[in-house]
Amino acid sequence: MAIGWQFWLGLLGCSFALTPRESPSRELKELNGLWSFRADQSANRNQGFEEGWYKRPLRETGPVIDMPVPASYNDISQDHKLRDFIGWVWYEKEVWMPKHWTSPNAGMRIVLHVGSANYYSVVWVNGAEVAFHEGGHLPFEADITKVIQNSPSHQYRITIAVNNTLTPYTLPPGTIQYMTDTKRYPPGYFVQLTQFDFFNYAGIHRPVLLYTTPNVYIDDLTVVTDFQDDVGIVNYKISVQESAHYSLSLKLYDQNGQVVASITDGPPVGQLKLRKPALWWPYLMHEQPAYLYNLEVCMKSKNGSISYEDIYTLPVGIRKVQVTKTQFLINGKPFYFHGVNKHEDSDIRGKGLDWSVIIKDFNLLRWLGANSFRTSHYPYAEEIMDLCDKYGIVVIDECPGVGIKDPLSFGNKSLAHHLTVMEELVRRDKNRPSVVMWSVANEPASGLPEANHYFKTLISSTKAMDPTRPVTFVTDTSYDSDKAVQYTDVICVNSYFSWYHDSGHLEVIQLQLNDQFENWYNKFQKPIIQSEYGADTIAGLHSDPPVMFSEEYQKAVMQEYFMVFDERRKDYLIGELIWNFADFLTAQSTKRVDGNKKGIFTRQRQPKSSALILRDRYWKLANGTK
Ligand code: BDP
Repeated sequence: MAIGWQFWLGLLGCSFALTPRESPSRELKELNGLWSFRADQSANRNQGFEEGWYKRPLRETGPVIDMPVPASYNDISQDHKLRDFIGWVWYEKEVWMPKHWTSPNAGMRIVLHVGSANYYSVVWVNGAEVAFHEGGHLPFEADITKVIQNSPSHQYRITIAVNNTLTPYTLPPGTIQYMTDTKRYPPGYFVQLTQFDFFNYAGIHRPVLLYTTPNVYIDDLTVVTDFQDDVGIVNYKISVQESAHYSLSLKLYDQNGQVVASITDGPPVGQLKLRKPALWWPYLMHEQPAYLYNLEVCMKSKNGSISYEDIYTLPVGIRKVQVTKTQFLINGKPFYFHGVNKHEDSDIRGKGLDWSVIIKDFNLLRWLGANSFRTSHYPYAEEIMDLCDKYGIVVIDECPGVGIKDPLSFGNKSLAHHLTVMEELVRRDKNRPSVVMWSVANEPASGLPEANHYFKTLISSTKAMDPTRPVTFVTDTSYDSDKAVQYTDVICVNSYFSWYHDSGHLEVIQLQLNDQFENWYNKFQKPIIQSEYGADTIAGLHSDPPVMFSEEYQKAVMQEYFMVFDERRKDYLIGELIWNFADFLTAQSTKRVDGNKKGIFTRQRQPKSSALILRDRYWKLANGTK
């Protein structure tokens, strides 16, 4: 029995380039809040498409409930069927449009932007299909101008159907397993199997926006920065759509609002130079970290008697990144990653964007003295990335390539999709100074022979898309069987000594960790990051001597790791990222009690005692006193 998603495979998705921002030429309207919601509980999950629920108000198709956007729908209701639902769910909002947007002569485009919805999405406006997108964690857009301006009215119905079904070819991969033994399972029983360790939250996870641009508009803008002696360089490339006849002016503003470089009537590809630039430095690496200039691009175009003007302003940090055999350099200085791995995860809202949680997390990161995080195991919201740029938190930007274990997931179909996802990610985050490295995957089965071609292609294509940043993936395969690390710039390795192996035996950590580092370095001569290590810990559970799951055991594991980190830091170790920043929800299993408890903070963001020893260490590292 199919569950209704296959029909949509193969349709083209539509992605986007520039983060939506207001400007004198662009208006923006958020569609967050309460949407009508209905899960398609039919056996094949296809009733919504068969009956065309998008053709009329959702409430007329059957019972609807209120659902907040953005939020995962799983933990909102009291219905256990909805918590673990797999298949299509339907969202709908009736939206008022400003009158001046809807006139056919408005001279403007109207774009619908969805920050992310997990996993497949189909979007209709007044019953007309405007977008299909595959993949959670990344934005997609639809130009809805024609639908709106061809039928001017005040109110429009936006319907979004979202399906969280995973296949061996999605990112992350998953499989649906049907249980047909009628003595053991009710009719139609199926489960979704995944190989990743976080709850497969679903729904509309990030804001839904409408924004306008003029008919002739700035469609993309790329900046690559550099500096030589005391001259800062901002190389730029601008793409304009809907006319070949336009003029461009650029102004670079400093934080006092002063123009420090400008070009009038310049080419679409060019360079701005400024003397004595304030460089973008990571948090704790400089007394004035995260300096951002504002690059204002103004495009003017004339078509007969009609003139168009579009203005887009991009925050720009001037910095450069280099990797040597033993070091990671930011602005020519060695950078040591003392940071965390995170998840987008919190009570009730699941993976839904929440400003209070976001700001609390940044406050905790800075309290901790963390200078970096990895976006384990998928791209985080643009809103979070903006704050990394603003606060100087360095990011290893990871795509949703997690749980790639099955040889089926190493074929051309998976590879083609993986390349598309990397392209969407690079296009979204390429201008961000905080992003210093791409991670194309987490713990794939990189010992399989298929991994060689797969990662060679994936990593070289990512480098071709962005020649300015190093590329990595995160391995848990042994150094002597891994087929993919040879293609990376930096080795990122995960290990859980005295946890998943030799459980309870703290005395093996130093020996095994040191061996791990020496083996990898001697084979590849590349700098290494310990990209995960840790231990599950129940907040408030104490034991001396330390036993597993107690706060003391988590601290003891960390302290054993620190001993080795401090030795290897003298040569090629360039970072340590604790697993995990906070406890997070996973699928139910005998290995997990209410989720993964390896956080140094609880899911409610309260510190376990490990947070205090990590804080002590990170501040000493930052101050060079360790
Ligand atoms: C690593 C995974 C991570 C898990 C962690 C764990 O990369 O997603 O949550 O192990 O088991 O292998 O806690």
